[in-house]
Amino acid sequence: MKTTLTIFAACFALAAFADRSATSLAGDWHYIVDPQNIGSLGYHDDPDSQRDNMWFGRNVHAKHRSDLVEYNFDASPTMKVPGDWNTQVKELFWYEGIVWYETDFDGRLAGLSKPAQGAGEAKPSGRVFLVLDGVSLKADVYMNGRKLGTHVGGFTQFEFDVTDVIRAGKNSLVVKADNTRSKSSIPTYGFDWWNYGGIIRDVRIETRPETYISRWRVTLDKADRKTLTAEVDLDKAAAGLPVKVAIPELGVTAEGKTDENGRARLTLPQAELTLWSPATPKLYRVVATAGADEVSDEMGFRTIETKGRSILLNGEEIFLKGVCLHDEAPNGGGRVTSDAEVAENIRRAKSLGCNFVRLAHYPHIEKMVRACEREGLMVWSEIPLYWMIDWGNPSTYANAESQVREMISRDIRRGNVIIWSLANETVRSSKRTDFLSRLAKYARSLDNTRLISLAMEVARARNGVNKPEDELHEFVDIVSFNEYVGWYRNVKDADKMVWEIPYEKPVVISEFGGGAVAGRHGANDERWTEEMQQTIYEANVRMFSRIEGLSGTCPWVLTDFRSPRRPLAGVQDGYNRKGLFSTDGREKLAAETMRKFYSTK
Ligand code: GCB
Repeated sequence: MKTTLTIFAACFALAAFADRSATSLAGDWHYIVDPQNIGSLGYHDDPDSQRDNMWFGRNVHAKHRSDLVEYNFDASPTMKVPGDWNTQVKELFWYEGIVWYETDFDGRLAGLSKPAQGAGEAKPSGRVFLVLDGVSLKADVYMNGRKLGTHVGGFTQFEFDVTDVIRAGKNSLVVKADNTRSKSSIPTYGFDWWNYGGIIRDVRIETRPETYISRWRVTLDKADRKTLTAEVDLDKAAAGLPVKVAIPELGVTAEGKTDENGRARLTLPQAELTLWSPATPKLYRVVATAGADEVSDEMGFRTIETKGRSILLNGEEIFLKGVCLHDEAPNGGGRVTSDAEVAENIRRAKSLGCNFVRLAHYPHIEKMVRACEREGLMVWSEIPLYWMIDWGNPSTYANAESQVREMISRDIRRGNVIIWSLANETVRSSKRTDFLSRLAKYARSLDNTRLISLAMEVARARNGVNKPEDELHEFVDIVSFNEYVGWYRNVKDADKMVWEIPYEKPVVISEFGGGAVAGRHGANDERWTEEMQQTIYEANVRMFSRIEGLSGTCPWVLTDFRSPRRPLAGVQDGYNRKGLFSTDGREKLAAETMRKFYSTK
């Protein structure tokens, strides 16, 4: 699909960041707020009842003037897609529940033109997919009154094959977005961020040939750092289909054929390569073709591994000069949607001297990861297994696997993504360890070209000794933990704290820090002042030199962020104030401490 349609859908634009062109359905969508789940259950709680006229996904528009339909998408207000509802609609600021969205689009977006009279329905050439980049936290999706499916997980991409559902002319698309939390959901009840709801990321229509490339990547050999291997997987491919992968800038091409699983593994001829690193974030355009399909993407080539207590990027030891951030607009207003918001988040991180970002606590918007790749920032990406997960529940585990799979598959070609993180601050139990160790093995089986970690918590010392001991560390490549020395723990202890790392693995401090209101000044032991925050940073930085194998640090957090867990009036006002920047972009004193520390690394 190479054209942008201007008729009927003037606001729809080509989505530029995927590996194939697509038409974005971004724009103003109608919505109906449904706090009682009426749109699914109707009057009689029976979705199949003939008398039921409240099935928003099925009966999208009244068909006859006599129809009793007590809702009307066309007359309902609109909001922007992509975008969370909390920051767009004042009444929905605190809302957790169901909102139904609806838009109409022309089948010409999928290359369908209206057939001549009597010629029957137009059929697309090839297959048509509806791709949704993120709906928080659960989505039920309907097209032309037919249910396409349900997706669980608010931060990962999913898609439906709509070849048999899409029509020439007008199509209606309905998405029921539900951000209700439950005991078994991921994330579950308790978390320290804003539970933004809605279609938070782009929705698009993609056309692909009948047999298409469903997954592909190019990886650099760890042993010689010269050999590139391409893996190309096809959907519905028979054995023997020709596959080609080319890097035009290097003048190299590899050709081969699919095996009986519809997969080809090709080795590219060696060429003079500039490896991706924060200092040289070199990207190459790679083109893969298979049968009638062609995809292309820009990507960086690098190796990442650990050796003893070191992290090696391209075979050389590297210190991860990181910072944590949420997928939140830097001015404190909702989920990130624009390039400008991404650019400002990156600018703030780079101004500290960072070469690494921990994208907490769930997969961030794809354009952030891609921009980090262009700008030379390595990425830690994670799924929202946070605090008290229902570890014994098989459906929660299935949900976790699906979020890991979708996180990995979206960013599988990003050279800058170096760590898949599986959880944050979990409480030790055998059920938890079974769940997370199994998940770690699963993540490795999907991708063995990156490191696995999870952020643990070290909250108290025994006889003055901090020992981050947890059987889960056996399953990961990097021992990571959050320590809040100075904030949840006494700052005076920092200088005498002893750290013992009982694993021959690199250590990354995945969080530390303290809160301060930008512009509030006072004594260095006065809570919420910039001086106290800076004192905490200084104490931590002194302590870091005594942690053997320390290979990275990620202060919590780049910018103050919204959290209902933080109601302290006149201080927090609904924001976690541990930012090194305020939402209006003011830098706090501790930022300079971090900058100085990173300049020595
Ligand atoms: C943590 C969590 C993070 C919180 C932070 C805090 O340990 O991982 O999500 O926001 O502490 O500010 O307490």
